[in-house]
Amino acid sequence: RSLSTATRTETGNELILLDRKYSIDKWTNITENIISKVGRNLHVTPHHPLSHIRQRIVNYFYMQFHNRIGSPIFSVYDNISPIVSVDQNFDSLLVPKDHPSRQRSECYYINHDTLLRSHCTAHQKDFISMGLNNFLVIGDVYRRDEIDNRHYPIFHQVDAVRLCTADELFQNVNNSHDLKLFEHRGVETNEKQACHSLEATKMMEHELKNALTGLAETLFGSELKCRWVEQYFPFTHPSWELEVYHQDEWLEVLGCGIMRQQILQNSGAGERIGWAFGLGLERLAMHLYDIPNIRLFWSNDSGFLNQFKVEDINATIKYKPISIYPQCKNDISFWLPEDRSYSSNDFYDLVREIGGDRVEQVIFKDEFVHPESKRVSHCYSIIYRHMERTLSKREVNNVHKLIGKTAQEQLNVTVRA
Ligand code: FA5
Ligand code: MG
Repeated sequence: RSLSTATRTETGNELILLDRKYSIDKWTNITENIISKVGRNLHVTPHHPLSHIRQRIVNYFYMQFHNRIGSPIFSVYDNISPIVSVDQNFDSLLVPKDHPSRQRSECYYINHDTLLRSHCTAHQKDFISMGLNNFLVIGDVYRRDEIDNRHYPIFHQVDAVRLCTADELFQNVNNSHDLKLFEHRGVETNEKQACHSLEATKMMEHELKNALTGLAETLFGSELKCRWVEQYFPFTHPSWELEVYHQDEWLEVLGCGIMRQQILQNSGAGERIGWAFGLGLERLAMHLYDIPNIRLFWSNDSGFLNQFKVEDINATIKYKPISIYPQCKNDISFWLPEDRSYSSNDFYDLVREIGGDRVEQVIFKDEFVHPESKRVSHCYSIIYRHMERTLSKREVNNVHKLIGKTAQEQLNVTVRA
């Protein structure tokens, strides 16, 4: 697996990404910073903490789900290209056309029809259509988002699907002949989809939740505090999130649910019922290894990486900060353009482009509306701190000035003195 980078071709209307050419258009919003990281594949980099957790999760599923002769039934896909169609990422999963998650301000589009997947669920329909019933898809996902210790525009997910026939689902139930997967003329309730029987839904819910709390206990030990919270996803119903208690707060680690039957029907598996989940590897790794900042996963510093060079991936590792470099905080405020074209995520991407990993956090401080002109102004604090060296005041000032200048040019804002 080699790291491939992308370059724009001479005409400027094309982009080469992972050895393939894509046309670019008015929808294109992928940035150089993102392009340079596509293909890094941290989740399969030997000794990387994300790779350790990936392997532990895979091992858990191999152990937990096997056939009569003890062979694992889940197949694992961890090198599928993150470049997907709008159809794969959204339409195939019944995401409504006007759903906010599709917006240009939320995703990295390569062009109008192609984007970097925003979740690994994008591959669900393809694998079911190929005839698979139990599989894991693991990879990098991309979202435009805020900047702080827990958010980075690239993170990694494990997605799973399990499909069952009535015989498989009810095999351990005595006198199960009157139990059915489907119900005709049913209605949708909080507990189930219209077409599903309540007993099939509850059996699936039980297996799903058991598998996931079992996974959490395998990783963190049985003292872990977890709770289930009801959630909504367009592609599952009912749906839940699992939260774990970490450093005095509840942290969401995964989303899951009973798959919408429509998706199974559209994929040629309409006679089965399915569950699915998607979890974030960084969330688990930060919690498991005491990693305080999500940027550290991208560090090439041996002081970070060497701490994870262990023979046994199940070894207990607690990250010790190599050294703490000082922070430097600078504020910026500007008037927004009057045509309402501004979105904060545009500014965050611009800060990432120019500041790179020198920026630890951008805090939205306040919005001010001028009482007469009604012009709107935003103020942000940018916190600069490199993870591997001390930044000089001069370097920070230069970067900060360049951010202001570029924001004026590209976002049509007017920096206030
Ligand atoms: C999804 O992405 C759904 N595709 C999950 C799913 C799959 C639900 C299949 C049902 C069936 P969500 O956006 O909540 O859902 O993200 C899932 C997990 O990814 C989160 O629980 C979290 O662990 C992780 N995650 C989400 N956003 C971020 C982020 N910005 N940084 C790090 N991890 C994140
Ligand atoms: Mg969520």
